[in-house]
Parts: sequence; C-alpha cells; structure tokens
Amino acid sequence: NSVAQNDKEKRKQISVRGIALVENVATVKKTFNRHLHFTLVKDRNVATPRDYYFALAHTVRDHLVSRWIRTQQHYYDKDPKRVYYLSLEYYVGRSLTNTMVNLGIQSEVDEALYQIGLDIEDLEELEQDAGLGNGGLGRLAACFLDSMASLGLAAYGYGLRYDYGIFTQSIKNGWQVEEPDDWLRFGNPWEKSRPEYTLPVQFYGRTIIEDGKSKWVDSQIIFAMPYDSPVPGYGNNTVNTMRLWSAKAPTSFNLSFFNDGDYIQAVCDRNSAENITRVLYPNDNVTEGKDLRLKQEYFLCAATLQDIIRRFKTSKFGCREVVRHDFSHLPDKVAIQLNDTHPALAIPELMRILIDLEGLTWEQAWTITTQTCAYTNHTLLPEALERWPVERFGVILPRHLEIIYEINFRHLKEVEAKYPGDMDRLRRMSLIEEEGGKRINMGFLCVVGSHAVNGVAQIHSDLLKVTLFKDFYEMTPEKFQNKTNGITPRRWLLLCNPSLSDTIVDKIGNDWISDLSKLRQLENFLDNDNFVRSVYKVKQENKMKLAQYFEQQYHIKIDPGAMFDMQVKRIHEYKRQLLNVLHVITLYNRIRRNPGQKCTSRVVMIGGKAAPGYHMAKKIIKLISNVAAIVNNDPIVKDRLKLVFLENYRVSLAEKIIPAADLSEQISLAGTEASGTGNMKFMLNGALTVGTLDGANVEMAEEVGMDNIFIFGMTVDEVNALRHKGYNPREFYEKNAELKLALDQIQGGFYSPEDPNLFHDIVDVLLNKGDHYMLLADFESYVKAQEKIDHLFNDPMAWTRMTIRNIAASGKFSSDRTIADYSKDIWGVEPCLSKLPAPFEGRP
Ligand code: B1H
Ligand code: IMP
Repeated sequence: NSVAQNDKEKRKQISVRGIALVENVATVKKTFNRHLHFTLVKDRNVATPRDYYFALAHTVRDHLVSRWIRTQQHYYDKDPKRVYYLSLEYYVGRSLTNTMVNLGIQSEVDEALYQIGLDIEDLEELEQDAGLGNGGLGRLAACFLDSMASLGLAAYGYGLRYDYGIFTQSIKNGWQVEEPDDWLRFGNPWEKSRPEYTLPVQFYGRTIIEDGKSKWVDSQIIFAMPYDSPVPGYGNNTVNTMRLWSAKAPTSFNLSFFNDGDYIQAVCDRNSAENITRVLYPNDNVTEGKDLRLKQEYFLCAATLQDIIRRFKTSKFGCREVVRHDFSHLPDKVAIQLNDTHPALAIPELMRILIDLEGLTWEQAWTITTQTCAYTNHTLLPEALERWPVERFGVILPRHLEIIYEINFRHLKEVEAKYPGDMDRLRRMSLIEEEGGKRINMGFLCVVGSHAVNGVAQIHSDLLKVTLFKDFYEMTPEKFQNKTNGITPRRWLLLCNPSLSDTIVDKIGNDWISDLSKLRQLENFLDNDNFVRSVYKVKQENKMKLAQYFEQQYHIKIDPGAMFDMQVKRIHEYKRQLLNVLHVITLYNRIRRNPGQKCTSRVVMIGGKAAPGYHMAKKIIKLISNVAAIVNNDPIVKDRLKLVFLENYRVSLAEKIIPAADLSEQISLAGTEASGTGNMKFMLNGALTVGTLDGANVEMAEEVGMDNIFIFGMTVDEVNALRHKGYNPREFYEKNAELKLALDQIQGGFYSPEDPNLFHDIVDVLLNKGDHYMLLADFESYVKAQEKIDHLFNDPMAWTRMTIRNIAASGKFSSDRTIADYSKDIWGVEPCLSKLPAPFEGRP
C-alpha cells in the first residue's frame, strides 16, 4: 500500500485494541444514538460536539456496568481480604480512552464512530481531566488503582471529591495566572452518586467520661456523601471502585438560626459546611497547616473507616446483617495503606472506633490498628512534613488529641524501656514536638501506628533510615521496607503511544501489556536495522504530530528534526528547572559567540505548575518565558535553539508530549526527589535520560546500564561532604566563565530589559543565599553530559539503539510490579491472574 495511512486508519487495525466484530459495531452505533436521544435529549440537528462526547462516554460506560456490579458481588461471595488505599489525591486524568483500552473495545467504538461520521479523537479531546491531584503523589495513586484492578485485587481507592481540582495555569505576559478548575460544570459521566450511603462526620465539641468510657459530645456534624467511579482492570473483567466523599450539610444545620427567624442566612451558611470538599490544596511537596486542610484529612478518614467497618461486619454473601463481631480478625480481612501522612488520622480514628464505640481494650485496639495500617513516605523535604499545632488540633478533634497523647505516652514508655536514661532520645522520638509551640509529628505517628513503613525508591528508603526516621529504624528495623514506584503501562504506553505499542507487538507479541518485564525481549532485535529504523520512524512521527499540535494550538513553529528536550514536572527549586535554564543560556551564548558554527538543534520544553503562593517558582516561570522571548526571536539563532514553556501541564498533556520526547531531564539535587515517576514514563516511551543519581534514576541506571543513561552531578555522599566542608557557590561562579556569564546576564537585566532588577532575587538565592540545591556545583558536569548527548544525537541509529535498550530495561517500572510487591510484603493478599467471566459468559 503506497498510500500513507493516517493515524485513525492505523488505530483501526491494531489487534491489541480488540477485533471489531460487525454485530458489535452495530450495537455500539445503536447505543450511541439511544444515549444521544434518551440521555442527552438531543437530535443530530442540535447536538454539539460535547453532546457527542457524552453520548460516547455513556455508551462506553454501559460496558462497565455489569462487570462492575458482578465484581462487587464476587467480592461479597468470596470474601477476600480487602485493600483500602487512602489518599487525599487521585490524579486520574481522562477516562474514556482508558476504559476502552482496558475493556478491549477500542476498535469497535472507533469503527462505529467512523461509520456515524464523527472523529473520535476530537471527541476524546472534549473530556475534562479529573485533576484531583498535584503531581507525582496523586498520579501514583491513580496508577495504583489501575494496577490493583488489573491484578484482580479486592481493592478500593478512597478519597475526596473536590469541586475544584488543580487550577488551570495560563501564562500572561510570562507570568503564571491561576484559574479555578470547574471540572464538574458539564457533569461527570464516570461517577455515580450514592446518597443512600451518606455517613456523618463529627468536628469540634468536647469529650466526657460516661460509665468509665470516653465519649465525644456536643460536636458539629457534617455529612459525607459518596460518589463511586469504576476502575476497570486490563482485560480481566474486573471493575473496582474509587469512592470519593463530598461534604453535605445536614438538614438540621443551623437549626437555631432557623428558629430565630433568619432562615435565609441559615440556608446560606450551609455552604461553609460544604466547603470542606470545595477545593484541592494546590501544593506539591509543601504542607499548608490550615484548619480547612485538617478538616479535609479527618473527613476522609472518618467517612472511610465507617465504610470499612460496615463492610467488615456484613461481609458475607446474601447477608446484610452483622455477621462479624470479632475485631481481632480485622487485620486478616482489611489492609489500609496510607498515601503519605495526609490520611494519618485513620490511625487514631480506628483506635477511637474500636475503644469508644466497639468497647475493646486499648491493648486489643492497638494490636489491631497497627496490624491493619501501613504507611508510605513520599518525601524528605522538611517543608512537606505535617506537624499540626496541638492547640488547633485539640479544638477541632478533641478526642483524637487525647488518643494521640495516650499513644505517645505508651510509645515513650517503650523507648524508655529499651534505652533507659536516654533523655535526648525520648525528646527526639516524641510524637509531640515541644520546640516553638507544641506540634504533632504526623510522620512519627504513622511509623508508630503501622506495621510497615516504606519509601518509594531504594535510595529514598535507605535515606529514611538514616535521616527522618533514624531513631525509629534503630528501634523497629523490621517495619522498614522499600517499594519502588511504578507507572501503568496501559495509559503510559498502550494508550498514549499506539504506534510504538504496535511496533513492539509486532516483534514480541502483547504479553508485555500485563507483564512489562517481557520488554527485555526487545534486546534480541538490537542488531535488526529494520526494527531500529521502525522505532526511529515512530519517534519521528510522534514529533511531527506534536509540532503540528503546537502550531495549531499556540502558533509556535518548531523543527521536528531537532532534539526534543523536555522537563515537565511541578516547578520547585529542588527539581532545578533553573539549572536547565542556565544550560539553555549557555547554548545561546555559544551560538552568539560563534554564529557560524554548526551545532545540534534543540527544542527545550519546560512545563509545570507553580504553587500559587510559591514566589520563587513563579519567578522561575517568568524567567523561562523571558529567556524564551529573547532566544526564540534572535535571528542569529535560527533553528538551532528554541525554548518553549508548556502551559498547563497535566495528565492529558503528558500523554501528548511524552511519546515525542528525545531527552528527559531528571536533574534534581541528589537526595531530594524521593522517586519521580515522570522519569519512568519517558524511559518507557523511548527517550534518553539526563539525570542525577537521585530517586528512581538510580534504579533506571541499574536496569539499563550506566552506558545507556547520562548520569551527571554529585552523589548523595558528595553532596553531604560538600555541605560538611562548607559550600561556597561563588567559588563555582568564579571558576566557570560560562556560568558566570549566564548569571551576570540574568543579574544585569539582559533577559528583562523592561525591568533590569526583575531577576535579582533569583541570582541572590544562588550567589548570596547559599544556593541550597547546589546548582552551581553541578553546572559543569551537567553541561558536559549535555555535550555528550548532542554528539550522540547526530548518529540516529546509535541513538535509537540506546532508546531501545532503555525501553527494554523499563519493565521494573510497571506499577503492576510495585503493587505485586505491596501485596506480598505488606498487605498479605495474592494477585488473581485469572479473569472473571464476562457478563455474556454467565456467572462465575
Ligand atoms: C511527593 C508529595 C506531596 N512527595 C505534600 N510528597 C503534599 C507532599 O499537598 N501536600 O501537602 C502534596 C504532595 N509529593 C512526590 O511523590 C515525590 O516528590 C516524588 O518524588 C514521588 O515520585 C511521588 C510519588 O511517590
Ligand atoms: P459495598 O462493597 O458493601 O459498598 O457494596 C458494593 C456492592 O457489592 C453492592 O452494590 C452489591 O452489588 C454488592 N453486595 C453488597 N452486599 C452484598 C451481599 O450481601 N451479597 C451480594 N452482593 C453484595
């Protein structure tokens, strides 16, 4: 066939996306038209593209319903141990394509829409991202849900249904501007509200003793209404539940005002109660110690634990009565995983339920609680550690403060027994910090209240043992584990990169989709030049498509032959976007110094949101924009260098850009990025990595070999040694002429002629305020690594071979492997690799 196939035609032929049976295509068409008519109440004369999207979403959703109901019935029938993932964030993104991919109905739906005369890719673009997360931590939770369903675990994701997710970022005059993310405006076809399962949550009030038992009285009640979304597994007919709680004022709210006659005010005030789930806190790796955030955290824990206990008590097929009374079996039937300390209140809340409501002794309750709960730490950064002031905490959650004091009292007794007379250790290990006003250290509470504590990459787990939790590791080393993060190969390869998926399937079949370690087989084809060329061609096509998208959307022209060099992640000083900018400036200065010289062309793309209150991060965005304006408009540069700031980076944009990347920037200071997961997405999609020995980069280098990754900069030990010796950034500035020039230009207003002082604070942080993240110390080795990269890029076959080695070595970074490890080492559950029967196949 000499006619070049377009993307759509190609998508239709892909067998991994399911074979389109004529009768099924006809059914999809019928269902689609039925939904347009009965659900959207439109005819084709007045239907908008969005109506078509919703009709399509409902059509696809129909395929989930029976599988969802039957999966849940199956869990009641078999009564396996349930896994509960508790997270304040789920960064799910879009669901339409993912549902079709996991159900294997993409080809049929594609064909049906084609026959109807609609462009399915246009409709897919109309879906709002479910942006209930900030970055890696929230996206990890979403990948875990996909893997837990794909491994057939009886698992539930519990979280909050924020009315407003992560803000929409727009760039105005180079500055970030935030707009509210009103994601529910047109309705959410993937959720089902369950008002009948609404549960009460208490706040404020006081505690009394009654019949020798503690009681929480005079509290304010806010209701938690659940919304369920389906979580389909890949090709196994399993559909799990993500249950998100929404705050609802009780009908009796402000009844006294009613009686005083201010009816209107009383109704208006209901809003303030419902504000609990209004908006996601937009910080990544920083905590905000606000009352409202504490209420959000407790709201999730209180509602979820009631649901968990309800299900534990009634868990028997065909029975709605309480069948279990003996809570000593709770750890055999329930595993609770805490996604960082944000849901830490699950620990004292479970204690409260078991003691105050169920009448267990402290000792019984404590054994059960610690055996049930496990805690994942995601960061070492001090500004991210939750430490609630005792005073506010006691006002909002009086009973929980008492319980935490008692946990601490007994914990310190054990410390004292093990280390008699070691007063400093007692002070260090107290859950209550005393310096500068009493605070509860939520990390310590989680360690004490859990049977397992894990970091998210080997280096991070190792560092936890010698820094944050050193004393705790010495006392209970058996609790400490590592679970290296992963990503779901469905969304992050099969869905986002269909052409690469096909090229892989062509060589090794499709087992890799549910067992990513199979990608190792690609190493057998490294000498096959045709295969190497086909991988090269896929990347080239992905780059052309992205270039077209940029031109359409932003009227930016970029050369698809240039190296696409990408750094996309939240803007944070520790992630060192500034180091990347210093490299761009250095490349620019080299071109200016030597205008005639040939060099490797690059398009450097940087994207990410800054927390709205993080001034330095916002300044860095402005600097990127300003450097871009100068570099991109300098006629000397031509096509050799472009700098682009990618506006509003989010899950759906990641899916578009990552398949087109040549180079992945993972350049945090060693010891600061707990794991990173973007690094894995780029590796899986055939980009090479320039990175430090930080987070999961270390394990990526182990898997692929040091010759196939561009590692630069100091190691953790070297960072510590330099800090110990006394780090003087000026030394590096004086020593390196290119570094000095770049900083002098920024300082002198070269990139901000309209306001020469604009970037003084940036230079000040680096030169005069200690350069905390040691950019200047790593600059030289970074630039050298980039020179090697430039050189290799000129040999496309060698470059592509290296990318294939990376793809082949990325199997470890499947979230299926991560979840299998949690299952075995922490939860005590077994993946179920056999499929449930499909709805048309009858009962299991
Ligand atoms: C990560 C956070 C985080 N670590 C506090 N910690 C937050 C902390 O709203 N807050 O208060 C929000 C997020 N996020 C990230 O987790 C790490 O930085 C990454 O390195 C890691 O890959 C990711 C998933 O483990
Ligand atoms: P939940 O897990 O208790 O929230 O219930 C979810 C779904 O599981 C229900 O909507 C039912 O489909 C199913 N289910 C709940 N209880 C039973 C039961 O006693 N027998 C069979 N299925 C049940």
